Amino acid sequence: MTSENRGPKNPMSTDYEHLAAKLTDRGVDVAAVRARLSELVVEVPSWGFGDSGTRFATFLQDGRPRSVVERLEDAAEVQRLTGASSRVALHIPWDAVDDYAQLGREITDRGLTVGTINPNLFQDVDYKLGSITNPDAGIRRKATDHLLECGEIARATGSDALSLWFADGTNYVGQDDLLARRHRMREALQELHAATGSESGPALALLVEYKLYEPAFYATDLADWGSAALLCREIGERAQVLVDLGHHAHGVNIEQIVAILASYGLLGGFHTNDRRYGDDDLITGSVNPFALFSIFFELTALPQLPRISIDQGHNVETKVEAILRSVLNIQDSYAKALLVDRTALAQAQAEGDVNRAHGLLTDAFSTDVRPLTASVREAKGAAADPVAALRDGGYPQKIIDARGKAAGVAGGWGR
Ligand code: PSV
Ligand code: MN
Repeated sequence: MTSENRGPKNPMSTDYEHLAAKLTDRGVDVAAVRARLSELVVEVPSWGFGDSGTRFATFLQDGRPRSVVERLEDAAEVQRLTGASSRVALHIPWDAVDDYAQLGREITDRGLTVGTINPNLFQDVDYKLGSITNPDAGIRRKATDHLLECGEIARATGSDALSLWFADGTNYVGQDDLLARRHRMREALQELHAATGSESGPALALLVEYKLYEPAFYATDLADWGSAALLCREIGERAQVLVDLGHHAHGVNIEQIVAILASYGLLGGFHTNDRRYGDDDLITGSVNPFALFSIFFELTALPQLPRISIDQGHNVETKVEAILRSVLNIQDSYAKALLVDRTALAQAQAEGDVNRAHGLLTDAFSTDVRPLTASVREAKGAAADPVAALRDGGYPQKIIDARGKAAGVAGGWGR
């Protein structure tokens, strides 16, 4: 069935009119909400389109991209359908090329912009005992040089930020000196900060990502937001913390972390995904949409959104559609958060009216905002129903025809 024969051409538009009228009655400034929604830019990961897998196997998908240019094609399709995902993050060396200025042009030619550059310090055997924290000075030098190289790649492609995650850590008590490792990390990142300032080219933001565990099991060198925040203060003013939604212990209140980091000017951005157990990297908003909404509720209190990037790996679901759904879930969560009546909320909080305060949030969360986000997409020339448009438009088949079925070719995770 195609979207054309599912009834009226755009059933969303009547739904939108009803919703807009209801919201206006509730005192929502619908035009202001639309304006903020249409400014939303979600950064998509080039690696989210490529091969990924579990610790046990990589599941190759038909039509998956074989090169960075094909990953950009997939990203451009998501942007065409959502109008809200024009930025693409690159991972080096997964996206390594000979000519980075040319890669920058490949990106802008497709109506996209370059997002963060993500160095990869976790797949080289030299890094078994750490990269920039390694006890071996030669290996630390090699790792730091890769960071510096990524700074040059950022400038050549037109990116304004490096997104840094270190798999560094130890598995056993006594394996290495914890504080020495911390000092080694600080030294390398201060060198990177010095090399990426405005004295030598466009200044780059340094986003520092923490993760509780994995691959290390005893002590991860950058395990939590507080540790990352302290380090950022030591690295320099362009360093801020990146919060990956899959990188916390169970039950941790991520929205509180967000509020605190933002209040110190240290909230650099997000890696969004969802999880049930560990760093599951599932579709954003697929497991706990209320948690995603709660984070956006904190973010909508800020003068502007920090960088919102998806960081996911898709093993069993098709990749373009998974990224698409993630962008839509982010749009919907953001829209719901924008509906919260903050004046009424402040009053309920001041009066200690717990149920009313909480109810104002659950009311916003329970609102079906899909006609609103669909209308905002349409106004930008994107699709009201991007998933149906993707399937009806034939892109999934087109990439299978062009790229072939699941043969083992490069595409991510070192393949
Ligand atoms: C590590 O788990 C991580 O979240 C980092 O951001 C990496 O760059 C990314 O995943 C790799 O997929
Ligand atoms: Mn991440």
